[in-house]
Parts: sequence; C-alpha cells; structure tokens
Amino acid sequence: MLPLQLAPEVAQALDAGHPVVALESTLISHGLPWPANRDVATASEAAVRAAGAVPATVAVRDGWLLVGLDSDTLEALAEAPAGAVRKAARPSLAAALAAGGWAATTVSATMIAARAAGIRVFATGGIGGVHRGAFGGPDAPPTLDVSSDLEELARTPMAVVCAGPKAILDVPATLEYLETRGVPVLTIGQDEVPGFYTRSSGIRAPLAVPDIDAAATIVARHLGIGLAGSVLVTVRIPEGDALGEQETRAAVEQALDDARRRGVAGPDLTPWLLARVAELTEGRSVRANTALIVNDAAVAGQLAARLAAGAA
Ligand code: PSU
Ligand code: MN
Repeated sequence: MLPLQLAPEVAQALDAGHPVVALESTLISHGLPWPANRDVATASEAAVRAAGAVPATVAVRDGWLLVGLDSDTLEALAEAPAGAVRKAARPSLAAALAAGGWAATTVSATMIAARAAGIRVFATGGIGGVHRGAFGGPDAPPTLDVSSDLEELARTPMAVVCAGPKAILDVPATLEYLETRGVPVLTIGQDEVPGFYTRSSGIRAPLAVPDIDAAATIVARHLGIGLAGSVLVTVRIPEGDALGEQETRAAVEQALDDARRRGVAGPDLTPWLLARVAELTEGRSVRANTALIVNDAAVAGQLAARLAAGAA
C-alpha cells in the first residue's frame, strides 16, 4: 500500500465528486530557482481554484506521499536548500520514502500518488521524454535516456496537461514514443504541438481540438472505455510570455553542448539543462516556464470541472 496522506480539503472534494487537480513538485524543487519556484507553486494552486477545482500538490515527506500541501508546507518545500530534496520518480520512489525527509515528485511519481488518491487530472510544465542522443548519434553511443514519465503515461489512466515535451528533449522522438505506447496526444487551439517555451514546436499535432470542451469529451471517453494510460493534453504558453524561437534554439543547443562536455547525465540532466537555459537567457526562460505552468494549471482546473460535471 502506498503511504498516502491526503489533505482534508482534497479528501473531502474527492468524496463529494468535486474537481481536483494534482500538481507536481519536481518543478518546484529542481526545475526553478527560489523565489520563482514558490511563486509558481502558489500561483498554480490559485489558478486551479479560480477554475473551481481543488489543487493537490504532491510531495514526499518523512516516508509519506502527501497529496495536498498547506501553504506553510508548500513554502517550506520551495525554500529547502538545493540538495536537501530528492527527486522521486517511479524508479526512485521507494528509496525516497525509505530515506525520510523531503522528496519532490516528478510526473511519474505524482501520477502514481494521484491515481491512488482517485484524482483524474494533473498539471505540469513539460513532461519528460526522449533525451537528444538517447538513440545515439554519428559519433556517440546511445544513452538510452528516456524519461520514466513516458512509461507512466502509458500505464496510468489520467489527463495530463502540459505545454508539450520540454524543449531540451528530442520532441519528434518523444511523440513517436507516446504513439507507440498508445498515449493520445491532444493539442488545444492550434495544429502544431506546443514548443514549451515557444508557442509551437513546428511539429504537427497528432490530434488538434478546438477547445477545452472538446478535450474533455475525448478524455472522458478514453477513461470511460477503460484504456490503460493517460491522455496528454498540450496547451501552448500564453502569447506575451513565449520566448523567441531563435533565442530558445540557441540557448538549448548551448546548454546541451555544455552538459555533454561536463558529462551531466541521469536524473541530474533535466534540472541542469533547465538551470543552464535560465542562465543563458538571463532569466527569461524562468519567466516563460512560470507562465506556462500557471496556464497549464488553469486549463487543468477547467478540464477537471468539466469532467466532474460529466463531460461527454
Ligand atoms: N516541467 C517543468 N519543469 C520541470 C519538470 C516538468 O516545467 O522540472 C520536471 C517533471 O517533474 C518531469 C521531470 O517529470 O522534469 C523530468 O525529469 P527526467 O527527464 O529526469 O525524467
Ligand atoms: Mn532520465
């Protein structure tokens, strides 16, 4: 049994069939610097509430999987010094629970907790995916670095709202992987998959839907017919918050080069790349990342409200 500890408000909402949105904590502890991380955590919860849903931020503390954090706990997690918070994904969840202390949950670990709690909608910034070079290059052996997020999406039924795969990834390969593993990918409001920091990735969306209502209908059907796995709902970053295509590409390429030279790999790679992109864009990527996460939370809140109202 998972050692779940539901916040009273979350437990009550779930009992009553009210909409609830799970939020992850790795983006707080490992994805963004203080105090942007605290601000994004608070603003995401507020965005979920504004849509009429209850937020449930997930994290590990002292052997418990907390589902729903009060504001003091959220602040304590955001403030905890780098190195004091583990990163818990499916393969590292048991060790994080055994270790005691704090661990932030990635998309995969958050989905495990949310599913066990009975939550059907989850918002994040960008999912993990196939890292560039995972399948090797002209003069590089394959790293096989494919995020456990993708396997989780394939096995755990839920709606996961994000701004696309993170721009540091191999986005076409990530989409192919999701298709192979049977994960529907929806894009709301445009024909191309969003590019995380940018409005578009330049890649055609597997399935474009006009609005949240249309997304809710497909999610309800997917969950209703009992298909394993999630629906990935992608939403572009708000217009005024997007980074330029050129700036993004240059910063990402540079960060990837730097990481290769330093031999950064494994679970450290994603946080390292995000921090390096933040340096190279003089903080502009942090503002973009913040805006897209809060927007995803708002959309997830609206989606959860429609599902709770019986979207069909
Ligand atoms: N979205 C963001 N920032 C992040 C993440 C998502 O805007 O830092 C986190 C998620 O928790 C995701 C993780 O699961 O990055 C992916 O890590 P990895 O590539 O090591 O699987
Ligand atoms: Mn990895």
